[in-house]
Amino acid sequence: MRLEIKRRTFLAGSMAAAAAALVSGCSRPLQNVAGAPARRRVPTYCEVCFWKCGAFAHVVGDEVVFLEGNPATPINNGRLCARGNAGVGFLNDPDRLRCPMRRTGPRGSGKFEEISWDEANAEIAAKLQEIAGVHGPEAVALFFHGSAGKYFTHLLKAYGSPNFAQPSYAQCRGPRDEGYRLTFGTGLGSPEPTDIENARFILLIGSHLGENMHLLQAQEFSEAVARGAHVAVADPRFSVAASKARWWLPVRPGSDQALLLALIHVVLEEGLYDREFVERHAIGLEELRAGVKDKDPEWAEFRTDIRAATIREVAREMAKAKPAVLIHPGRHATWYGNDVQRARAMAILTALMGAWGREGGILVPHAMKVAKVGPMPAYPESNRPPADGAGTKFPFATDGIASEMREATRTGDPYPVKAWIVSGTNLIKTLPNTAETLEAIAKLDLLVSVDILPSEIVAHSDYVLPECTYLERWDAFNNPAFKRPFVAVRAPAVDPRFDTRSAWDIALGLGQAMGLGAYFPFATQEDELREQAKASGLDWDALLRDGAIVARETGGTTESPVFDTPSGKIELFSRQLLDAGFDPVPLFYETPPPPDGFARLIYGRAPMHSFGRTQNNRYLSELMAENAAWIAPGLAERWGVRDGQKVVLENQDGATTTAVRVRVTERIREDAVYMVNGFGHHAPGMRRADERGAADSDLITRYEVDPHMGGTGMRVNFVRPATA
Ligand SMILES: Nc1nc2c(c(=O)[nH]1)N[C@H]1C(S)=C(S)[C@@H](COP(=O)(O)OP(=O)(O)OC[C@H]3O[C@@H](n4cnc5c(=O)[nH]c(N)nc54)[C@H](O)[C@@H]3O)O[C@H]1N2
Ligand SMILES: Nc1nc2c(c(=O)[nH]1)N[C@H]1C(S)=C(S)[C@@H](COP(=O)(O)OP(=O)(O)OC[C@H]3O[C@@H](n4cnc5c(=O)[nH]c(N)nc54)[C@H](O)[C@@H]3O)O[C@H]1N2
Ligand code: SF4
Ligand SMILES: [Mo]
Repeated sequence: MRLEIKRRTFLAGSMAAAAAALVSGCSRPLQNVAGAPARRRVPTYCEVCFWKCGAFAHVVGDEVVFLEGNPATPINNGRLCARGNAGVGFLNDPDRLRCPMRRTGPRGSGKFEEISWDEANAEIAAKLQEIAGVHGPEAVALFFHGSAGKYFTHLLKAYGSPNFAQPSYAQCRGPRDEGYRLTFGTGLGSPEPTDIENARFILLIGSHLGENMHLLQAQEFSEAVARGAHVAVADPRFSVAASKARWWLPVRPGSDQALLLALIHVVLEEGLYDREFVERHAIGLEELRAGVKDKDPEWAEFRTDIRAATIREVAREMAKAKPAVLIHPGRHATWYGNDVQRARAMAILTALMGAWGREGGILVPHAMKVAKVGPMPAYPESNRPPADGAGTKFPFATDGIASEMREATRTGDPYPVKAWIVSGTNLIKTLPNTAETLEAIAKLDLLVSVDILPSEIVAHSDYVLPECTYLERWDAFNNPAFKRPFVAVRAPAVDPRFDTRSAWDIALGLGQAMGLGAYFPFATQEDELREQAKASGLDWDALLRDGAIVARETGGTTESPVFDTPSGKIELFSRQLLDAGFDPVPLFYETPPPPDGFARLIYGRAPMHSFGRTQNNRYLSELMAENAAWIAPGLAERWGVRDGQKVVLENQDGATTTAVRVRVTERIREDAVYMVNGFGHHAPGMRRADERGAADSDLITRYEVDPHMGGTGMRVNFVRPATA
């Protein structure tokens, strides 16, 4: 798929190159051979996952022939991963949504008719008005993932609704961010400010770096390993990262908190912590000490299956490397339902190692500022608090809780939610317990989805608005807080195919139809970006030429960190948790073990796929067409299943999967079964993905809600081969 480019030395002003440059207004002619079609190089950033690596699309005519990593963006250092290289598979996917559609059959039937954008916008606006007339604008909720979220969040705020949520919070990194925020006063966000490259000791709790392919993290991890950094990996499965580690700690699933408390115990008992750092910056050491007093490695061995001597050794070796100790905070943290407290324990161990704002630990990153532009009316005050209980029922949630928004919709409590706009998130597969999602959908008067493919959620929508792929659109600048701050641009490599539009344009069209035109002062996103660049002192031409502008200062280490906690210090002991009725220092609670005959379902990533969004991509499907169920030899024998055999799995509630291939492997504990997430689509319109492999989500009927912030622990389901 990779088309090689031969660089030519003779560039210049052929008509074709000039014409091509005019067409998109943003491209740079790369080469010109007399008679050959001109090749342009258009800056973008990848959206196959949300690491957002900088890239260039090489374009001939209206085809993207090659994607190249941008060497200027420090987040990927000139590389793209397999998925990023395969981005063109989205552009050319024959199953793409092509034009706006209105549902004609029952929800879920996938029966639609084509309509125009004007019709779609007018009808959706009218329906929204009707709903808002009866229930108020708060009855409209937005679910999103990805760059489009900003534009629709803006639309919803302009409409007067406070209800927006991304599953990448309550089904992903929410508990982690709140655990760190409670401890250090700041969440970690994306990209995580981990200084893997300078770490001398790396502890991974789950976090399967290398399979979880966020490019720079994988690059830095392999460099750190090559440099001789010590690595300890706690994972019930022998992950790729575990294969690079000095210690593989095959913890009993759900027992990580016991391991962490025992590590803290050893560090405190043996005086191995960074005294000066802790004295200067932290409060609550004595309460912490009392809390872990009896959590010695022998106590933990019994709960984690990790030998006490190994736990002591890991703690001592870790402390020798301080402060260059990276306790990787992980990203997907919604495991067992008490995940904020696990994140707290990881944050506390980080603090004890003095590894905050220090090389090799967690850095304190900055972002390059991008100015807001355009005259913009103030948003109307919303009359009601968010329906998802963020900040109220779940006092430490600082973002929307998608699963609780679903719950509010399903129950009408605290008030009716009657319309959903869903952009770039496949709620049917992404939220635990699909039946509850379908019940919530049945309560809706309107479901609009914005997507690129006929995914599961699209089939349940009343209106479908087809977005163009990231290679066909402008998008907001990418200027994350990072150790090397930068601003990257995404320009359209080619014009939108079919009758698709960018989310920016979709939000504009809907906004105008809803009478909110004043909130959309720019005619095109390109105009807005140009203005922003100007107002921010960013050289537009340089941005388009180089794809990114990188700040001169690097950042991240500091000897005088600031902590935005109530005490202004690192809170080893948290009064705010105590006041809200939670454990002020982390404790351990047993996770119920699998019932007889069952194993725990655990899941994770594969390097060639992103969640459920890449299975229909031709190139990635060729690399990995389906997933497998990892089963240990002993368990396979007890279950009477063989390597390579296809089995249907069922969970504790009788929910089943499509048939999935068994992979008998020593690389997993006997009490767990592992599957790569994202496969097993039930979406007939996605022809390469439909019914291939099995869906972990089909087995996740049960979930444990984290009372601190509403995250949904999803590793609380148990499986066995179906008996029928
Ligand atoms: N290739 C690729 N990379 C991705 C993504 C992708 O879709 N594809 N998605 C990105 C996103 S959004 C996220 S959130 C991250 C997720 O990536 P991570 O944050 O790394 O996810 P984890 O859940 O920590 O890691 C999964 C690992 O946890 C192990 N595990 C299961 N149960 C337990 C347990 O009880 N204890 C311990 N210690 N380990 C356990 C599993 O065996 C597996 O190896 O990946 C990101 N990177
Ligand atoms: N069972 C189970 N559930 C999980 C997880 C798990 O591992 N297992 N992981 C959790 C985690 S960590 C996360 S972050 C979430 C992620 O889950 P989601 O938030 O659902 O994210 P994606 O899988 O990226 O979203 C997929 C949808 O986006 C559409 N899409 C792709 N590109 C575009 C685009 O350019 N524009 C638009 N408008 N749409 C596009 C796809 O067609 C698809 O419908 O899932 C969470 N839920
Ligand atoms: S890590 Fe891979 S898929 Fe993710 S943004 Fe980078 S190149 Fe794209
Ligand atoms: Mo995630």
